[in-house]
Amino acid sequence: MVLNKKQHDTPARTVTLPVSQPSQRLPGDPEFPTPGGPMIHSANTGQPITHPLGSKARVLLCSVFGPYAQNDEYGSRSINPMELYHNQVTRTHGPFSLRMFHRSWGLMLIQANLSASCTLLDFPVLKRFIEEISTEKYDVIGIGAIMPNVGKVQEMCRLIRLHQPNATIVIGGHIANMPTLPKRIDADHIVRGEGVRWFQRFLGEPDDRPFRHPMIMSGIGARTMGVTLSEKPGDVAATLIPSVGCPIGCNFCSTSAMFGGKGRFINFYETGDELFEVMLELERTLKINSFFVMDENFLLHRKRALRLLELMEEHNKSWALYVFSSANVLKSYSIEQLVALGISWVWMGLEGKSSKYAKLSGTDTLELVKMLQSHGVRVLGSTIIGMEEHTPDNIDIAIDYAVSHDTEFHQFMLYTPIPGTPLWEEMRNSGALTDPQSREACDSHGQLRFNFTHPNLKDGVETEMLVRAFTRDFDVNGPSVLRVARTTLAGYKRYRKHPDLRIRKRFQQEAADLASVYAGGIWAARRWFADQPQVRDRLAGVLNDLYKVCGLKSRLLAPLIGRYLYSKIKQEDTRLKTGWTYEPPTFYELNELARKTHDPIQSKSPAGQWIPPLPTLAQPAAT
Ligand code: B12
Ligand code: SF4
Repeated sequence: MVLNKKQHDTPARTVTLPVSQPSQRLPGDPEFPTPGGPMIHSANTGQPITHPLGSKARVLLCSVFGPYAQNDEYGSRSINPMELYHNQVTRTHGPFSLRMFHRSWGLMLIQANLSASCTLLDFPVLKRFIEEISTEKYDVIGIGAIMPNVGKVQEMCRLIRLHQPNATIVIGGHIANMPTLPKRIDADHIVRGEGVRWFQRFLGEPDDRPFRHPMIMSGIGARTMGVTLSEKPGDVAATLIPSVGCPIGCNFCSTSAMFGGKGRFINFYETGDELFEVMLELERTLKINSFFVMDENFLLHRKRALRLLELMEEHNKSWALYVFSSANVLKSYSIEQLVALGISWVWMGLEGKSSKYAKLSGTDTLELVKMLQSHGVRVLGSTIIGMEEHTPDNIDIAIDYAVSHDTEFHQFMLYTPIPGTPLWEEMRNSGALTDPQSREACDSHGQLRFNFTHPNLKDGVETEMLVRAFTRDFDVNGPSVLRVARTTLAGYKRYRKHPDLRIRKRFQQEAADLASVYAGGIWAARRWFADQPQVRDRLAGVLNDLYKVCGLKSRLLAPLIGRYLYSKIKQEDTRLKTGWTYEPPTFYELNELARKTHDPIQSKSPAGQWIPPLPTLAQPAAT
């Protein structure tokens, strides 16, 4: 999910971006406005342009069209599915890969904060997008995208001009930082930076109202081992978006650069009290008790986090928080504080020992990960392959070092300069970029090849090295979805008798499936990996621990559920071998005014349904 996201290693400090600060223009950008082309806006600085219809305009917000996980002429790539885990974390885990989708949160946030009539079409197939724009009339059509999807944005703009010649086309999201974008697409506005306030101003709406948080379930359609996971209340987390950007401003970090770069970020919620209110609303509406906190470095905002902790204690909330954090920021809290705050899952950059970004001096990530796991904190480690210091001779050492962390999940990504970042600028100036015009943006997603000339790694060797890293991690540590059981069990053992009921309750909630689903899953996997002694014995060790703690129930359920899961794993394996891919459903959501003014079309294309793979691929047998 987070390309090149690996360090958060500067001591905590908080600086809020004042609306009036100038944001950096990219040297070589087209003039503002581009003669004959779209206007480019630096949204973080504020701008005066308003649509003539103001808040009476009818708005459509749309993500890029699918299918995503199949090669096509618009830049979809089978290697680049619309999935977080299967794309860059459990890519080589076969039937054990965690499959799941996440909505387009940026677009949801914009829709939730507009008073104008606003429809959101998320993950349409091309036919569904055409159906919408050729049936309904819109004054403004906003598309949110990232760079690899530029071919789709180009096609969507062409189609809008064809079917809705009077609509104003606005493009936002990370794609906006692509210097060649204005020349490649026929749009009216390209918006760099925070989109909510920009859109409010564009529609003449007040831009000083508190942010309304959309009600977001974090994952959709989760599935692993051939089974769709439960989505009943309490089983899925809500997504919480406290801030965007990061003040640390590492030179490769596109999410920091997007929202102002070093020293800047944008808070949607300044205080722990505001955040707590939002969390209460999410809890009430979605019936959840865990939160995927979509904030680059949530714990860096120390005052807000500690106030949230006070409120959780005061109101007796046994919430679990899944956060992104750096090792150093994590270390600035005591483990008691982290546990009390419900930190139960951490996404963390793991430094290579000799990395030039090794500013984690004094932090032993191996020790830190072990310590966190012993308190039940599940860790997703992130390692970059192809750092400047990597060579064919030392890459295995780097991979082994990463794998030795034995984190629950491990993301591997290729080092990739992204337009808008200082690193990209630096490489452009030095002539190191192999594709400065981003012509091959659809293959520049961090899972295939470099977009720069590496000093030591030549001739495309990085493609295999990346797969080697994933494979090594899987072969040594086994399936991620089951590694989770070991750490959950460790937390449960440690805290099940904790004197504070609030804390005890969280660990009990997290351990609820250990004796059944996890016991069965491990039982099945142990059989699946019968001829891989290292993984098999590891799984057997966890299963025995689990039997000791969970007793007879787990001993009875493990073979029962295990046999069922084993057959599902086999089926999933066959499915994958016949080319099955996973596509997200289409979402079609109208806000209050849109529901009044608008007759939603009865789509003939798949909407809100699973979209099957293209017929050219072999269909798996129905199960
Ligand atoms: C969730 C997520 C995903 C989800 C996608 C869900 C979806 N529906 O698109 C998943 C996991 C599937 C995913 C996949 C990928 N992702 Co991703 N992902 C993210 C992540 C973590 C969060 C995005 C988010 O919701 N942020 C919070 C919201 C509030 O911020 P926002 O999206 O930026 O939206 C704000 C503005 O951008 C703007 N805005 C957004 N849309 C629009 C539209 C208009 C019209 C306007 C005016 C403004 C506007 O306003 C919003 C509110 O301020 C970001 C990293 C990050 N921290 O942002 C990476 C990120 C967006 N992903 C990235 C990449 C590269 C990928 C992948 C290629 C995989 C990879 N190798 O990492 C794949 C591509 C999949 C595909 N086939 O398209 C890069 C994009 C880099 C770039 N310059 O284009 C990012 C920035 C991570 C990174 N640092 O490298 N990703
Ligand atoms: S700028 Fe912040 S979010 Fe980006 S990599 Fe550095 S510490 Fe992490």
